[in-house]
Amino acid sequence: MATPLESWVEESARLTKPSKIVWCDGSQAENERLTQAMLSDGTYIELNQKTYPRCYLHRSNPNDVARTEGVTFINTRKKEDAGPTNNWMSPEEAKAKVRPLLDGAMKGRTMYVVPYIGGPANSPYSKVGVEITDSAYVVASMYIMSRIGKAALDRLGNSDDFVPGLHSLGDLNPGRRFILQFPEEKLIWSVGSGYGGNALLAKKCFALRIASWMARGQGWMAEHMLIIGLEDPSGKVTYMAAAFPSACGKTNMAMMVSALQDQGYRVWTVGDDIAWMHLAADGTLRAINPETGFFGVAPGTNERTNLNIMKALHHDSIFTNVGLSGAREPWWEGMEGAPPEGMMDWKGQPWSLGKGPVAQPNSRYTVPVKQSPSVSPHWEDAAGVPISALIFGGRRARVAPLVYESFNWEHGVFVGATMASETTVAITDSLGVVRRDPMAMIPFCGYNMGDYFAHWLAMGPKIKEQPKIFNVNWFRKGADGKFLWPGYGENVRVLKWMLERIEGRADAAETPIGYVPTASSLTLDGISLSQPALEELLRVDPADWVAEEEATGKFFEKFGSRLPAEIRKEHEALAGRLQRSSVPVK
Ligand code: OXD
Ligand code: MN
Repeated sequence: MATPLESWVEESARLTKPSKIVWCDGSQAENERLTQAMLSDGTYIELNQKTYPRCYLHRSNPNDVARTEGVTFINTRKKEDAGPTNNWMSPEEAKAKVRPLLDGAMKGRTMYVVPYIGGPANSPYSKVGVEITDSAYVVASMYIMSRIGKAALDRLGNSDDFVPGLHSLGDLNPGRRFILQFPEEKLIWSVGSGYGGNALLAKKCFALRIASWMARGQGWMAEHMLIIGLEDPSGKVTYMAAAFPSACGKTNMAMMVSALQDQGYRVWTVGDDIAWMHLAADGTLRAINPETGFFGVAPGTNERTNLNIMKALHHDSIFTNVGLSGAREPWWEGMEGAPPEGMMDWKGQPWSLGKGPVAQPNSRYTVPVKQSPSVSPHWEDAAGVPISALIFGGRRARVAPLVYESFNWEHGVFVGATMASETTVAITDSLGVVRRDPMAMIPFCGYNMGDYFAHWLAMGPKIKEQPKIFNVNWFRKGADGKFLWPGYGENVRVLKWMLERIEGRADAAETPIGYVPTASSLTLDGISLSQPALEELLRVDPADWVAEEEATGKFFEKFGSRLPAEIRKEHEALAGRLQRSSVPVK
C-alpha cells in the first residue's frame, strides 16, 4: 500500500510529467551534487571560493524578483472565510484555472520531493510539510531555510499529517503565475515563479498562510514575527517577538549588536521572520522558529546596520540578484567603501556608477541561522522560548512615537490591528504609501482577518503569563526629513525600557494611545540626541491621532460583522480619549 505521501507524489507526477523524480534526503552529498549541476547549467555562478567558500550567486528572471501579492489567493470554499483583505477564488475555480498550467509543466525536468520540518526536529510544536518542485535552486535554498530530508520522513512515518505544496517554475510568464493556498485541504499550489516567498513554500505559504489557519483551529498562533532574547547584566534572558511588515528591518533587529553591550545588555537571535507560539503547561506563551535560515534583503546591509549577518554570510550562503565584483564577490548598494572594479549588475551586465542599481532592490542573501554570532543557545529548544513582550511596528515618517505600551491585552490587539506602514521593496506594489497592515499579516493571513483579530482576543485570557504588548517606530522623521532616531544597535535602549516595564521599574506617561516613556526613563547616555529631537520622538499629537483613528475606522468597515465587538469598543474608547485630550482644560 502506498503511503499518503507516496500517493500524492504519484498524483503530482501524473499531472506535471517530470522526466525524473528525486526524493531529497537532506545529505551534504546530495547538496554537493545539486550544486555541481547548477554550476554546469548556469543556475549558479560561483563566487570567490577563497573569500566566500561554498557561496553562489543566482540570477532570477528579471520579471520574477519579489512576492506577487496580486496573484496570491486564499482558496476557501466560502469567500467570506478568506475575508476582504485576501484575493479569493473558490477551490474548484482555482484548480480549473491552474491545473492546465501544471499539466506537463515538468516535462524534461527533474521533480524534487523535499520533505521538511517546520520547527526543531524534536519539538511537539513542529509540523511536517513536503514541497515538490522542479527548481534545483529552490531545493538548495531549502537546505538552508528548513530541516529537510530524512529527519522529516522519520517524523512523518506513514501518516497523512503533512502539508503538501506543489511548485513548478512553469514558463515564468507573470500572466501565468499563481500562488494558491487551500487552507481547508492544507494544500499549496504555486506556479510561474522561482522567487522567495512565492517558491519556498515552507516560508510564507505554509508557515504563515496555512499555519495561521491551523493555529486558529488548534489554539496557537502563527505570526510574522522575529524572536529575540534580551540578556540583562545578571545574565537573565527575556524573550520578545516583534511583527513588522516586510523589509522594515526585522532581520537587522533580530541580529542586533547591542549598543549597551558594555552595560551587560545583549541580544540573542532565535528567528528573524516567523514565530509559531503555543500555550505551554507553565502558563507561558512559547515561541519556536519554524525556519533555519535568514532570507534577508541585501541592499542597505553592512557592518553598521547588521554586523552579525556580514560575519555570517561569508560561507555556505546563496545570493540572489546581487551585483558581482571583478573579484567575484557579492556587492550591493549600501555596502561599505567604494564599489570595486569590474562589477556586473544583477542582470549580469557590466556596471558603472550612474547605470542604475548594481543589486536588484529586493535582492537577497540566504544564510543559515546557526552561522550568526548572535544565535541563541536556545534557538532550537524543543519547548520553545517563553515570550514576555509582543512588539508591533512599522515605518512611519510621522504620527507614531518611538515606542508606546498598550494598556492591556485587548488594547494591545487593537494596536496590532491598527498597524500601518509605508510600503517597501519586498512587494511589487507602489513604494512609500501608507498601507494598513495589521500585525504585519495582511499578505500572510490565511483567513478572514476579522476572525484573526477574534483569535488574538481569545488567546489573551488563556495565557497565564501574558506578554505585554508594545508598538515601536524607528522611522519617525524631523522637519528636515531626516530620521530622528539612530536605530539599529541603539534600538536596544527601547528594548531595555520594555524590559523595565515588564519588571515594573520604568516610568511612563499615560497618553490617549498608551504609555509613552518619560524622557528620563530611557537610557540615553552615549548617544547624541537633542532635547527637541527626543521630544518629537515621544510626542503624541492628538490632531494626528484623530486623523489616524478616522483612517483606521474606515479600514475596519471592510470587515463588517466579522470585526469583533472588542475591536469596535477599543476604537470608540480611543476616539473618546483623543477627544478629551484635545479639549483644553479650563
Ligand atoms: C519576507 C517577506 O521575505 O516578508 O520575509 O517578504
Ligand atoms: Mn517576512
